[in-house]
Amino acid sequence: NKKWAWSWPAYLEEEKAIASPVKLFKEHQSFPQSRNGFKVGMKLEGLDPCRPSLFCVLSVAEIQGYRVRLHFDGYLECYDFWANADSWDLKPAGWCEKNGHKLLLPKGCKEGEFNWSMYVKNCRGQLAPKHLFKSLNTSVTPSGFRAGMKLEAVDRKNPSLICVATIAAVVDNRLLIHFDNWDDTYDYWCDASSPYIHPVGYCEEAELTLTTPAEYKHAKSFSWEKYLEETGTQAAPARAFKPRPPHGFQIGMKLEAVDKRNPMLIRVATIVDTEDHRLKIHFDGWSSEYDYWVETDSPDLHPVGWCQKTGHPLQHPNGSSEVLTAPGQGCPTTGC
Ligand code: MLY
Repeated sequence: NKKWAWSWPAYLEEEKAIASPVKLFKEHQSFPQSRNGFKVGMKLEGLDPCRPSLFCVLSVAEIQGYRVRLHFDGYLECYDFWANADSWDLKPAGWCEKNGHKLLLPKGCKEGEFNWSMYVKNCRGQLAPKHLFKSLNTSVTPSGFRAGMKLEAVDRKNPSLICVATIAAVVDNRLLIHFDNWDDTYDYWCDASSPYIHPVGYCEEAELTLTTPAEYKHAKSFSWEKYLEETGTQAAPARAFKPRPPHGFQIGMKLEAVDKRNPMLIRVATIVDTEDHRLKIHFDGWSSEYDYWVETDSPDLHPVGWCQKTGHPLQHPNGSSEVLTAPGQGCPTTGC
């Protein structure tokens, strides 16, 4: 019986299913060109996934294939998070200072007293070398977006709301979206192809409700013209918005997806529903109560074979007894 080691080809055949074509994935989801060069203990700067307007001092706590577990220096381990080694959200030490962004210091460090070289020396750490940061070398075409420009943006935490918003920062081809008169907990980074940002006047044209800035005096009679004048700002030019076409994923296609509840795990998964820019992911062999919706360009989705190629364990479907290898036994690569 050759089926004792789980393998994608055998599983797809048994399930009569197809793998999501690699061409449907974005570059950052697909097979990496290089190895993960990060080492445990290396220090760097990176975005807090729960508060993306903030760059923080991080340490590499664990390596798993092409992924790294990052720890906020001075904070509890429960805030640790996983990222791909080529994530744009990771930057080398000194990046914030160079680019004029605020850096959240390790807990206990005083503002004005922090200095990277002293810091790594004192904690006998090591800086992650610059060449490990793939996103630093991406070529960038000017987009027409500038910091301070206004637009209409979906509040990703309250996705039914399209709101008056500002581009708080432009870095490479990424835009930091901030909601006027709100705190930065709703901020997010996106690029010009995001389906969640629109030029000024979009809601009026589409006959949708525009959510005005918090505590705005003339909310009932909001006019962009007046608001731009009051705030001395400009609208982001309509030509800068490059909304991406709908994805080509289809129901039934298989892929590898991060388990949201235990993000160190990547599981065999199936697309069970689709929207214009989101997919509903089901973990094979598990109850559909674990299904979840995710953006099509999420860094947590990968083509079939990604784990094997990058040296990351893959969680096989629960209950696929015929083709299941018990954890820790057998070698999925060679079948020996
Ligand atoms: N129910 C939420 C809605 C907040 C919306 C914030 N957006 C517009 C940035 C609240 O009142 O907190």
